[in-house]
Amino acid sequence: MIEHDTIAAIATAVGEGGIAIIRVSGPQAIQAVDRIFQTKQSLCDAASHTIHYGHIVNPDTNEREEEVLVSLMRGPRSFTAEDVVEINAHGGVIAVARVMDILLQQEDVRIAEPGEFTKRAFLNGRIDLMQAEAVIDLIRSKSDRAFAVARKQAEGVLSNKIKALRQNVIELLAHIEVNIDYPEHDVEEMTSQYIREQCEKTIVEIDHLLKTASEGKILREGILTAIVGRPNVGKSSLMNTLTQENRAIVTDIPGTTRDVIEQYVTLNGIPLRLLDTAGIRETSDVVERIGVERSRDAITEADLILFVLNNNEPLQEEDRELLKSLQGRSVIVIVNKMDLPTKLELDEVIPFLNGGSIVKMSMLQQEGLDQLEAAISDMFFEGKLEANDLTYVSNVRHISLLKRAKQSMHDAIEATYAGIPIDVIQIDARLAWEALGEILGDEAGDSLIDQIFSQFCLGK
Ligand SMILES: Nc1nc2c(ncn2[C@@H]2O[C@H](COP(=O)(O)OP(=O)(O)OP(=O)(O)O)[C@@H](O)[C@H]2O)c(=O)[nH]1
Ligand SMILES: [Mg+2]
Repeated sequence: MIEHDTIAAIATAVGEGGIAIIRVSGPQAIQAVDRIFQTKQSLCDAASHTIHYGHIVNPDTNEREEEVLVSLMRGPRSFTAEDVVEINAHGGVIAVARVMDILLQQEDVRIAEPGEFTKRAFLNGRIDLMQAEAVIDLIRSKSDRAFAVARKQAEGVLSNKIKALRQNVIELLAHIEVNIDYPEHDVEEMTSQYIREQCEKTIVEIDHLLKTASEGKILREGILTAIVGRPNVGKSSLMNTLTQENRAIVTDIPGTTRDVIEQYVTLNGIPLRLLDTAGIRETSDVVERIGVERSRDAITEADLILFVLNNNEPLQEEDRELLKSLQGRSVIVIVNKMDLPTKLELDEVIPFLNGGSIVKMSMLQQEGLDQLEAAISDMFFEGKLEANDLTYVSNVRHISLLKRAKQSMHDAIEATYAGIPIDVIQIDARLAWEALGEILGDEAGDSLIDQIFSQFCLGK
Protein backbone atom coordinates (compact mmCIF):
# COMPACT_ATOMS: atom_id res chain seq x y z
CA MET A 1 0.00 0.00 0.00
CA ILE A 2 1.23 3.49 -0.83
CA GLU A 3 1.63 5.81 2.15
CA HIS A 4 -0.35 9.02 1.86
CA ASP A 5 -1.25 11.89 4.07
CA THR A 6 -4.69 11.94 5.65
CA ILE A 7 -7.57 13.50 3.77
CA ALA A 8 -11.13 14.43 4.67
CA ALA A 9 -14.19 15.49 2.73
CA ILE A 10 -17.94 15.60 2.95
CA ALA A 11 -19.11 12.49 1.13
CA THR A 12 -22.79 13.34 0.93
CA ALA A 13 -24.42 16.08 -1.11
CA VAL A 14 -24.48 19.55 0.38
CA GLY A 15 -27.91 20.38 1.65
CA GLU A 16 -30.36 19.35 4.25
CA GLY A 17 -30.60 15.60 4.56
CA GLY A 18 -31.24 13.28 7.46
CA ILE A 19 -27.53 12.78 7.93
CA ALA A 20 -24.34 13.88 6.26
CA ILE A 21 -21.18 11.81 6.14
CA ILE A 22 -17.65 13.10 6.45
CA ARG A 23 -15.11 10.60 5.23
CA VAL A 24 -11.56 10.58 6.52
CA SER A 25 -8.87 8.38 4.99
CA GLY A 26 -5.17 7.90 5.59
CA PRO A 27 -2.60 6.81 8.16
CA GLN A 28 -3.74 9.40 10.73
CA ALA A 29 -7.48 9.02 10.14
CA ILE A 30 -8.22 7.09 13.32
CA GLN A 31 -5.98 9.16 15.62
CA ALA A 32 -7.20 12.47 14.21
CA VAL A 33 -10.87 11.65 14.68
CA ASP A 34 -10.18 10.07 18.05
CA ARG A 35 -8.76 13.38 19.30
CA ILE A 36 -11.99 15.24 18.64
CA PHE A 37 -14.40 12.41 19.39
CA GLN A 38 -15.81 11.86 22.84
CA THR A 39 -17.06 8.34 23.40
CA LYS A 40 -16.80 5.37 25.74
CA GLN A 41 -13.85 3.68 24.14
CA SER A 42 -10.89 5.17 22.28
CA LEU A 43 -11.22 4.63 18.54
CA CYS A 44 -7.57 3.63 18.47
CA ASP A 45 -8.43 0.53 20.52
CA ALA A 46 -11.64 -0.28 18.70
CA ALA A 47 -12.03 -3.23 16.35
CA SER A 48 -12.39 -2.70 12.62
CA HIS A 49 -15.85 -2.40 11.10
CA THR A 50 -17.54 -1.10 14.24
CA ILE A 51 -19.82 1.87 14.82
CA HIS A 52 -19.48 4.22 17.77
CA TYR A 53 -21.88 6.72 19.26
CA GLY A 54 -20.57 9.94 20.77
CA HIS A 55 -19.88 13.65 20.31
CA ILE A 56 -17.50 15.73 18.27
CA VAL A 57 -15.77 18.02 20.72
CA ASN A 58 -14.08 21.29 19.93
CA PRO A 59 -10.57 20.73 21.34
CA ASP A 60 -10.12 24.46 21.97
CA THR A 61 -13.19 24.93 24.12
CA ASN A 62 -13.84 21.32 25.10
CA GLU A 63 -17.44 21.89 24.17
CA ARG A 64 -19.59 19.25 22.57
CA GLU A 65 -20.36 20.43 19.05
CA GLU A 66 -22.23 17.58 17.42
CA GLU A 67 -23.86 14.28 18.21
CA VAL A 68 -22.47 11.75 15.77
CA LEU A 69 -22.07 8.11 14.83
CA VAL A 70 -18.58 7.16 13.79
CA SER A 71 -17.75 4.08 11.73
CA LEU A 72 -14.29 2.65 11.71
CA MET A 73 -12.79 0.61 8.89
CA ARG A 74 -9.19 -0.36 9.16
CA GLY A 75 -7.20 -0.77 5.97
CA PRO A 76 -6.95 -2.68 3.76
CA ARG A 77 -10.60 -3.62 4.25
CA SER A 78 -11.95 -0.19 3.32
CA PHE A 79 -12.87 1.78 0.23
CA THR A 80 -9.43 3.32 -0.13
CA ALA A 81 -7.60 0.33 1.41
CA GLU A 82 -6.35 2.81 4.03
CA ASP A 83 -7.70 3.38 7.51
CA VAL A 84 -11.06 5.04 6.96
CA VAL A 85 -13.29 6.78 9.49
CA GLU A 86 -16.72 8.02 8.56
CA ILE A 87 -18.46 10.58 10.73
CA ASN A 88 -22.25 10.58 10.42
CA ALA A 89 -23.40 14.05 11.47
CA HIS A 90 -26.79 15.70 11.39
CA GLY A 91 -27.68 16.92 7.94
CA GLY A 92 -27.55 20.59 7.15
CA VAL A 93 -24.81 22.86 6.01
CA ILE A 94 -23.92 24.38 9.35
CA ALA A 95 -23.64 21.17 11.36
CA VAL A 96 -21.40 19.52 8.80
CA ALA A 97 -19.31 22.63 8.29
CA ARG A 98 -18.68 22.79 12.03
CA VAL A 99 -17.47 19.20 12.24
CA MET A 100 -15.39 19.62 9.10
CA ASP A 101 -13.83 22.78 10.45
CA ILE A 102 -12.80 21.12 13.70
CA LEU A 103 -11.43 18.16 11.80
CA LEU A 104 -9.35 20.32 9.48
CA GLN A 105 -7.86 22.08 12.48
CA GLN A 106 -6.10 18.79 13.19
CA GLU A 107 -2.61 19.30 11.92
CA ASP A 108 -2.31 16.07 10.01
CA VAL A 109 -5.63 16.28 8.16
CA ARG A 110 -6.19 18.19 4.96
CA ILE A 111 -9.19 18.59 2.71
CA ALA A 112 -9.41 16.02 -0.10
CA GLU A 113 -9.19 16.99 -3.73
CA PRO A 114 -12.21 16.00 -5.85
CA GLY A 115 -11.99 12.30 -6.63
CA GLU A 116 -9.06 11.74 -4.32
CA PHE A 117 -10.62 8.90 -2.32
CA THR A 118 -11.24 7.03 -5.55
CA LYS A 119 -7.76 7.79 -6.78
CA ARG A 120 -6.37 6.26 -3.62
CA ALA A 121 -8.58 3.22 -3.98
CA PHE A 122 -7.11 2.79 -7.42
CA LEU A 123 -3.49 3.46 -6.41
CA ASN A 124 -3.85 1.00 -3.55
CA GLY A 125 -5.15 -1.64 -5.92
CA ARG A 126 -8.66 -1.73 -4.48
CA ILE A 127 -10.38 -1.00 -7.79
CA ASP A 128 -9.22 -1.14 -11.39
CA LEU A 129 -8.86 1.83 -13.66
CA MET A 130 -12.21 1.35 -15.36
CA GLN A 131 -14.01 1.35 -12.07
CA ALA A 132 -12.03 4.37 -10.95
CA GLU A 133 -12.88 6.26 -14.11
CA ALA A 134 -16.57 5.53 -13.69
CA VAL A 135 -16.55 6.85 -10.14
CA ILE A 136 -14.44 9.87 -11.06
CA ASP A 137 -16.79 10.78 -13.93
CA LEU A 138 -19.63 10.74 -11.50
CA ILE A 139 -17.83 12.88 -8.97
CA ARG A 140 -16.54 15.26 -11.60
CA SER A 141 -20.02 16.12 -12.73
CA LYS A 142 -20.59 17.47 -9.23
CA SER A 143 -17.21 18.82 -8.39
CA ASP A 144 -16.92 20.79 -11.62
CA ARG A 145 -20.03 22.59 -10.52
CA ALA A 146 -18.57 23.14 -7.08
CA PHE A 147 -15.47 24.44 -8.77
CA ALA A 148 -17.54 26.79 -10.90
CA VAL A 149 -19.22 28.05 -7.75
CA ALA A 150 -15.92 28.59 -6.06
CA ARG A 151 -14.54 30.27 -9.14
CA LYS A 152 -17.45 32.66 -9.39
CA GLN A 153 -17.11 33.70 -5.80
CA ALA A 154 -13.43 34.05 -6.20
CA GLU A 155 -14.11 36.75 -8.75
CA GLY A 156 -15.72 38.89 -6.08
CA VAL A 157 -14.49 40.74 -3.07
CA LEU A 158 -12.69 37.83 -1.55
CA SER A 159 -10.75 37.30 -4.70
CA ASN A 160 -9.46 40.86 -4.63
CA LYS A 161 -8.32 40.38 -1.07
CA ILE A 162 -6.58 37.16 -1.95
CA LYS A 163 -4.93 38.86 -4.89
CA ALA A 164 -3.64 41.58 -2.57
CA LEU A 165 -2.25 38.90 -0.26
CA ARG A 166 -0.57 37.20 -3.18
CA GLN A 167 0.94 40.51 -4.16
CA ASN A 168 2.66 40.68 -0.74
CA VAL A 169 3.99 37.19 -1.21
CA ILE A 170 5.08 37.78 -4.78
CA GLU A 171 7.03 40.86 -3.72
CA LEU A 172 8.70 38.76 -1.09
CA LEU A 173 9.48 36.07 -3.65
CA ALA A 174 10.78 38.61 -6.12
CA HIS A 175 13.19 40.02 -3.54
CA ILE A 176 14.39 36.56 -2.63
CA GLU A 177 14.73 35.59 -6.27
CA VAL A 178 16.76 38.66 -7.05
CA ASN A 179 19.08 37.92 -4.17
CA ILE A 180 19.61 34.34 -5.25
CA ASP A 181 19.94 34.81 -8.99
CA TYR A 182 21.45 38.24 -9.26
CA PRO A 183 23.56 38.77 -6.19
CA GLU A 184 25.48 41.53 -7.94
CA HIS A 185 22.27 43.21 -9.01
CA ASP A 186 21.52 46.58 -7.55
CA VAL A 187 18.57 45.67 -5.41
CA GLU A 188 18.22 46.46 -1.75
CA GLU A 189 19.82 43.76 0.28
CA MET A 190 17.58 40.98 1.40
CA THR A 191 17.35 41.04 5.13
CA SER A 192 15.66 38.73 7.52
CA GLN A 193 13.93 41.77 8.84
CA TYR A 194 12.27 42.37 5.50
CA ILE A 195 11.10 38.76 5.22
CA ARG A 196 9.62 38.90 8.70
CA GLU A 197 7.83 42.15 8.06
CA GLN A 198 6.34 40.96 4.82
CA CYS A 199 5.27 37.62 6.33
CA GLU A 200 3.80 39.23 9.41
CA LYS A 201 1.86 41.66 7.31
CA THR A 202 0.46 38.75 5.34
CA ILE A 203 -0.42 36.79 8.47
CA VAL A 204 -2.31 39.74 9.93
CA GLU A 205 -4.31 40.02 6.75
CA ILE A 206 -5.01 36.30 6.56
CA ASP A 207 -6.21 36.37 10.17
CA HIS A 208 -8.48 39.22 9.31
CA LEU A 209 -9.91 37.28 6.39
CA LEU A 210 -10.36 34.18 8.48
CA LYS A 211 -12.26 36.19 11.00
CA THR A 212 -14.45 38.34 8.80
CA ALA A 213 -14.92 36.31 5.69
CA SER A 214 -14.45 32.64 6.08
CA GLU A 215 -16.05 31.63 9.33
CA GLY A 216 -18.20 34.16 7.84
CA LYS A 217 -21.35 35.87 7.51
CA ILE A 218 -23.17 32.94 6.02
CA LEU A 219 -22.29 30.39 8.65
CA ARG A 220 -23.17 32.67 11.50
CA GLU A 221 -25.90 34.79 10.10
CA GLY A 222 -27.19 33.27 6.91
CA ILE A 223 -27.89 35.00 3.64
CA LEU A 224 -29.48 38.34 4.40
CA THR A 225 -32.82 38.07 2.61
CA ALA A 226 -35.22 40.99 2.48
CA ILE A 227 -38.90 40.46 1.66
CA VAL A 228 -40.05 43.66 0.00
CA GLY A 229 -42.97 45.05 -1.96
CA ARG A 230 -45.91 47.40 -1.73
CA PRO A 231 -48.31 47.20 1.22
CA ASN A 232 -50.71 44.29 1.47
CA VAL A 233 -49.12 42.05 -1.18
CA GLY A 234 -48.47 39.30 1.38
CA LYS A 235 -44.93 39.87 2.62
CA SER A 236 -45.68 39.05 6.23
CA SER A 237 -47.69 36.03 5.14
CA LEU A 238 -44.62 34.81 3.25
CA MET A 239 -42.41 35.36 6.28
CA ASN A 240 -44.79 33.39 8.47
CA THR A 241 -45.04 30.59 5.95
CA LEU A 242 -41.29 30.27 5.55
CA THR A 243 -40.63 30.30 9.26
CA GLN A 244 -43.73 28.28 10.10
CA GLU A 245 -44.47 30.71 12.85
CA ASN A 246 -46.89 33.58 13.20
CA ARG A 247 -44.53 36.24 14.38
CA ALA A 248 -45.39 38.81 11.77
CA ILE A 249 -48.83 40.36 12.07
CA VAL A 250 -50.99 39.77 9.01
CA THR A 251 -54.10 41.86 8.35
CA ASP A 252 -55.92 43.13 5.31
CA ILE A 253 -55.01 46.69 6.29
CA PRO A 254 -52.26 48.07 4.04
CA GLY A 255 -49.37 49.26 6.16
CA THR A 256 -49.67 46.60 8.84
CA THR A 257 -45.96 45.97 9.20
CA ARG A 258 -44.24 49.07 10.53
CA ASP A 259 -40.81 47.78 11.39
CA VAL A 260 -38.32 45.24 10.16
CA ILE A 261 -38.86 41.79 11.64
CA GLU A 262 -35.98 39.36 11.57
CA GLN A 263 -36.09 35.56 11.71
CA TYR A 264 -33.82 32.70 10.75
CA VAL A 265 -34.78 29.76 8.59
CA THR A 266 -32.96 27.01 6.77
CA LEU A 267 -34.25 26.17 3.31
CA ASN A 268 -32.70 23.15 1.59
CA GLY A 269 -29.82 23.45 4.00
CA ILE A 270 -29.18 27.09 3.13
CA PRO A 271 -29.32 29.37 6.15
CA LEU A 272 -31.33 32.54 5.55
CA ARG A 273 -31.67 35.58 7.76
CA LEU A 274 -35.12 36.75 6.70
CA LEU A 275 -36.27 40.32 7.03
CA ASP A 276 -39.97 41.14 6.72
CA THR A 277 -40.28 44.82 5.90
CA ALA A 278 -42.90 47.52 5.85
CA GLY A 279 -44.74 47.84 2.55
CA ILE A 280 -43.13 50.57 0.48
CA ARG A 281 -45.38 53.52 -0.44
CA GLU A 282 -45.66 57.27 -0.06
CA THR A 283 -47.29 57.96 3.28
CA SER A 284 -47.95 60.85 5.60
CA ASP A 285 -48.03 58.62 8.66
CA VAL A 286 -44.85 59.39 10.61
CA VAL A 287 -44.39 55.91 12.05
CA GLU A 288 -45.06 54.21 8.76
CA ARG A 289 -42.65 56.53 7.00
CA ILE A 290 -39.85 55.50 9.35
CA GLY A 291 -40.80 51.89 8.60
CA VAL A 292 -40.53 52.54 4.86
CA GLU A 293 -37.09 54.10 5.39
CA ARG A 294 -36.01 50.96 7.20
CA SER A 295 -37.34 48.85 4.35
CA ARG A 296 -35.14 50.80 1.96
CA ASP A 297 -32.13 50.27 4.21
CA ALA A 298 -32.88 46.56 4.32
CA ILE A 299 -32.95 46.50 0.52
CA THR A 300 -29.56 48.17 0.37
CA GLU A 301 -28.01 45.69 2.75
CA ALA A 302 -29.65 42.49 1.54
CA ASP A 303 -27.82 39.73 -0.28
CA LEU A 304 -31.06 38.43 -1.70
CA ILE A 305 -34.32 40.25 -2.34
CA LEU A 306 -37.68 38.52 -2.47
CA PHE A 307 -39.80 41.03 -4.32
CA VAL A 308 -43.49 40.32 -3.77
CA LEU A 309 -46.23 41.35 -6.22
CA ASN A 310 -49.98 40.83 -6.05
CA ASN A 311 -51.33 38.73 -8.93
CA ASN A 312 -54.71 40.37 -8.37
CA GLU A 313 -53.53 43.92 -9.17
CA PRO A 314 -51.99 45.49 -12.27
CA LEU A 315 -48.35 46.56 -11.96
CA GLN A 316 -48.16 49.97 -10.26
CA GLU A 317 -45.79 52.85 -10.73
CA GLU A 318 -44.28 52.12 -7.31
CA ASP A 319 -43.60 48.52 -8.37
CA ARG A 320 -41.81 49.72 -11.50
CA GLU A 321 -39.66 52.12 -9.52
CA LEU A 322 -38.75 49.48 -7.00
CA LEU A 323 -37.96 46.95 -9.69
CA LYS A 324 -35.78 49.50 -11.45
CA SER A 325 -33.88 50.20 -8.27
CA LEU A 326 -33.14 46.48 -7.92
CA GLN A 327 -31.26 46.19 -11.21
CA GLY A 328 -28.07 44.23 -10.83
CA ARG A 329 -29.11 42.72 -7.51
CA SER A 330 -30.02 39.13 -6.71
CA VAL A 331 -33.80 39.22 -6.95
CA ILE A 332 -36.54 36.62 -7.03
CA VAL A 333 -39.92 38.01 -8.01
CA ILE A 334 -42.79 36.36 -6.18
CA VAL A 335 -46.23 36.70 -7.70
CA ASN A 336 -48.51 36.07 -4.75
CA LYS A 337 -52.25 35.54 -4.45
CA MET A 338 -52.43 33.21 -7.46
CA ASP A 339 -55.70 31.95 -6.01
CA LEU A 340 -57.29 35.28 -7.04
CA PRO A 341 -58.05 36.32 -10.65
CA THR A 342 -54.98 37.46 -12.58
CA LYS A 343 -54.74 41.19 -13.21
CA LEU A 344 -50.97 41.44 -13.27
CA GLU A 345 -49.23 41.51 -16.66
CA LEU A 346 -46.10 39.41 -16.26
CA ASP A 347 -44.77 40.70 -19.58
CA GLU A 348 -44.34 44.04 -17.88
CA VAL A 349 -42.22 42.49 -15.14
CA ILE A 350 -39.92 40.31 -17.21
CA PRO A 351 -37.82 43.14 -18.75
CA PHE A 352 -36.71 44.10 -15.23
CA LEU A 353 -35.53 40.64 -14.34
CA ASN A 354 -32.09 40.22 -15.91
CA GLY A 355 -32.42 36.47 -15.80
CA GLY A 356 -33.75 36.39 -12.23
CA SER A 357 -36.64 34.03 -11.64
CA ILE A 358 -40.35 34.50 -11.12
CA VAL A 359 -42.16 32.23 -8.70
CA LYS A 360 -45.95 32.06 -8.60
CA MET A 361 -47.33 31.46 -5.13
CA SER A 362 -50.41 31.55 -3.01
CA MET A 363 -49.84 32.05 0.67
CA LEU A 364 -53.48 31.42 1.28
CA GLN A 365 -53.30 27.97 -0.29
CA GLN A 366 -49.65 27.43 0.69
CA GLU A 367 -48.67 26.89 -2.92
CA GLY A 368 -45.39 27.53 -4.70
CA LEU A 369 -43.11 26.98 -1.72
CA ASP A 370 -41.17 24.18 -3.39
CA GLN A 371 -40.53 26.38 -6.41
CA LEU A 372 -39.31 29.21 -4.20
CA GLU A 373 -36.96 26.90 -2.32
CA ALA A 374 -35.65 25.56 -5.63
CA ALA A 375 -35.09 29.08 -6.98
CA ILE A 376 -33.12 30.05 -3.88
CA SER A 377 -30.99 26.89 -3.92
CA ASP A 378 -30.25 27.31 -7.61
CA MET A 379 -28.98 30.82 -7.04
CA PHE A 380 -26.94 29.71 -4.06
CA PHE A 381 -25.28 26.72 -5.67
CA GLU A 382 -24.70 28.51 -8.95
CA GLY A 383 -22.83 31.15 -7.03
CA LYS A 384 -25.23 33.94 -7.95
CA LEU A 385 -25.86 34.66 -4.32
CA GLU A 386 -22.84 36.46 -3.10
CA ALA A 387 -23.50 36.82 0.57
CA ASN A 388 -20.31 38.72 1.18
CA ASP A 389 -18.87 36.37 -1.34
CA LEU A 390 -18.74 33.13 0.52
CA THR A 391 -20.89 30.09 0.35
CA TYR A 392 -20.41 27.04 2.39
CA VAL A 393 -18.96 24.96 -0.44
CA SER A 394 -15.85 26.99 -0.85
CA ASN A 395 -15.86 28.19 2.69
CA VAL A 396 -14.25 25.08 4.11
CA ARG A 397 -11.89 24.99 1.17
CA HIS A 398 -10.96 28.64 1.59
CA ILE A 399 -10.46 28.33 5.32
CA SER A 400 -8.21 25.36 4.92
CA LEU A 401 -6.11 27.02 2.20
CA LEU A 402 -5.84 30.29 4.08
CA LYS A 403 -4.63 28.39 7.13
CA ARG A 404 -2.10 26.57 4.99
CA ALA A 405 -0.78 29.88 3.63
CA LYS A 406 -0.58 31.29 7.13
CA GLN A 407 1.38 28.28 8.34
CA SER A 408 3.90 28.72 5.53
CA MET A 409 4.35 32.36 6.47
CA HIS A 410 4.97 31.31 10.07
CA ASP A 411 7.48 28.74 8.88
CA ALA A 412 9.29 31.41 6.87
CA ILE A 413 9.51 33.71 9.91
CA GLU A 414 10.85 30.91 12.07
CA ALA A 415 13.36 30.00 9.40
CA THR A 416 14.79 33.53 9.48
CA TYR A 417 15.38 33.22 13.21
CA ALA A 418 16.97 29.82 12.74
CA GLY A 419 19.40 31.34 10.22
CA ILE A 420 18.19 29.13 7.41
CA PRO A 421 19.39 30.19 3.93
CA ILE A 422 16.97 32.30 1.94
CA ASP A 423 16.63 29.88 -0.91
CA VAL A 424 15.05 27.50 1.58
CA ILE A 425 12.82 30.26 2.96
CA GLN A 426 11.76 30.83 -0.62
CA ILE A 427 10.07 27.42 -0.55
CA ASP A 428 7.80 28.51 2.31
CA ALA A 429 6.87 31.69 0.49
CA ARG A 430 6.16 29.70 -2.61
CA LEU A 431 3.89 27.32 -0.69
CA ALA A 432 1.94 30.28 0.64
CA TRP A 433 1.67 31.69 -2.85
CA GLU A 434 0.37 28.40 -4.16
CA ALA A 435 -2.17 27.91 -1.38
CA LEU A 436 -3.55 31.40 -2.01
CA GLY A 437 -3.57 30.67 -5.72
CA GLU A 438 -5.60 27.54 -5.18
CA ILE A 439 -8.35 29.64 -3.64
CA LEU A 440 -8.57 31.50 -6.92
CA GLY A 441 -8.18 28.32 -8.94
CA ASP A 442 -4.94 29.61 -10.44
CA GLU A 443 -2.24 27.24 -11.52
CA ALA A 444 1.19 27.63 -10.07
CA GLY A 445 4.18 26.79 -12.21
CA ASP A 446 4.84 29.12 -15.12
CA SER A 447 2.62 31.86 -13.89
CA LEU A 448 4.76 32.24 -10.77
CA ILE A 449 7.83 32.81 -12.86
CA ASP A 450 5.95 35.20 -15.12
CA GLN A 451 4.70 37.12 -12.14
CA ILE A 452 8.06 37.38 -10.52
CA PHE A 453 9.60 38.70 -13.68
CA SER A 454 6.80 41.12 -14.22
CA GLN A 455 7.83 42.69 -10.91
CA PHE A 456 11.37 43.39 -11.91
CA CYS A 457 12.91 44.10 -15.20
CA LEU A 458 15.90 41.87 -14.83
CA GLY A 459 18.64 40.33 -16.94
CA LYS A 460 17.96 42.08 -20.21
N1 LIG B 1 -56.29 35.58 -1.37
C1 LIG B 1 -55.09 35.67 -0.85
N2 LIG B 1 -54.85 36.53 0.17
C2 LIG B 1 -53.61 36.62 0.69
C3 LIG B 1 -52.56 35.81 0.21
N3 LIG B 1 -51.44 36.12 0.89
C4 LIG B 1 -51.79 37.08 1.79
N4 LIG B 1 -53.10 37.37 1.68
C5 LIG B 1 -53.87 38.37 2.44
O1 LIG B 1 -53.40 39.66 2.10
C6 LIG B 1 -53.47 40.54 3.24
C7 LIG B 1 -52.13 41.19 3.46
O2 LIG B 1 -51.19 40.23 3.87
P1 LIG B 1 -49.87 40.59 4.65
O3 LIG B 1 -49.05 39.38 4.71
O4 LIG B 1 -50.18 41.29 5.90
O5 LIG B 1 -49.26 41.64 3.61
P2 LIG B 1 -47.96 42.56 3.79
O6 LIG B 1 -47.34 42.64 2.44
O7 LIG B 1 -47.14 42.11 4.90
O8 LIG B 1 -48.63 43.95 4.10
P3 LIG B 1 -47.99 45.21 4.89
O9 LIG B 1 -47.37 44.73 6.13
O10 LIG B 1 -49.15 46.08 5.11
O11 LIG B 1 -47.01 45.84 3.96
C8 LIG B 1 -53.95 39.66 4.38
O12 LIG B 1 -55.34 39.85 4.54
C9 LIG B 1 -53.64 38.25 3.93
O13 LIG B 1 -54.49 37.31 4.51
C10 LIG B 1 -52.85 34.90 -0.87
O14 LIG B 1 -51.99 34.16 -1.36
N5 LIG B 1 -54.12 34.88 -1.35
MG1 LIG C 1 -46.57 43.01 6.59
